[in-house]
Amino acid sequence: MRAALGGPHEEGGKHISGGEHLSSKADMQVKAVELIDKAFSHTQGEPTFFQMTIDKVEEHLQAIKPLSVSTIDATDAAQGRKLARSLLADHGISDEVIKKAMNLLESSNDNRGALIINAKTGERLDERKEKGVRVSHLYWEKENFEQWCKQKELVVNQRMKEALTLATKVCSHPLTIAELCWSDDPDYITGYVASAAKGYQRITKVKEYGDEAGGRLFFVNDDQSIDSYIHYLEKIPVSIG
Ligand code: PML
Repeated sequence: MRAALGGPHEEGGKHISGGEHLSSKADMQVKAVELIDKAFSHTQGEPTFFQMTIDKVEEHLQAIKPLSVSTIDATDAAQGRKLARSLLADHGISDEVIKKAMNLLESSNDNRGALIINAKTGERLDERKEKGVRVSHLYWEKENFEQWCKQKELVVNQRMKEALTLATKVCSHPLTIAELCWSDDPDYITGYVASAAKGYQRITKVKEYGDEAGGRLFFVNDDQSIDSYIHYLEKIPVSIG
């Protein structure tokens, strides 16, 4: 589902809401209504453009465990960015690569999907331009998610649930070294660095309120072709839990 103000995003409209579900045929209608509700209850206003597609998924579903979660408090955005750089450096990524990659996030409020970055050189590996790579075919069933929150004694908002689900899928691929993300939503300032090695490390403040720049970077090993990596991110169905 995608929803925008003033027409489709590619025709100049402003993207305000997106989302997806992976469901059985029996649950399809309920899930479709949830997505309609999500788009039409957005704080930035009622969409004037709304699009929803339903695809049949044929591939075998993979089940994976959620990443562990930790939270680091930052007093301001500058300290938050510094923390993000040091968490990425813990994965062996050089200062130069981190700086180059973070510039991409700092300078863009039009990253619809993730950018794939060579962790050794900082060079961008996908050829999707501003569209990026949209991670898809992933879900975390409600009851299982609620049980997990209870067991971990965590209060998790919808946005964090979606981000953790996505990060878990991304980091379960052996090519991923780490993910860096902060939202392009000017009202959401928490970001994270995630990896299979260190888990989902939230940083409470990585930008100032009002800042519309943000997105996702996937730092990867360059020792294989990224075509099968992108296929995994976009097409292989994954359930968390
Ligand atoms: C986004 O929705 O664009 C990014 C969400 C980041 C979530 C960070 C968190 O709260 O854990």
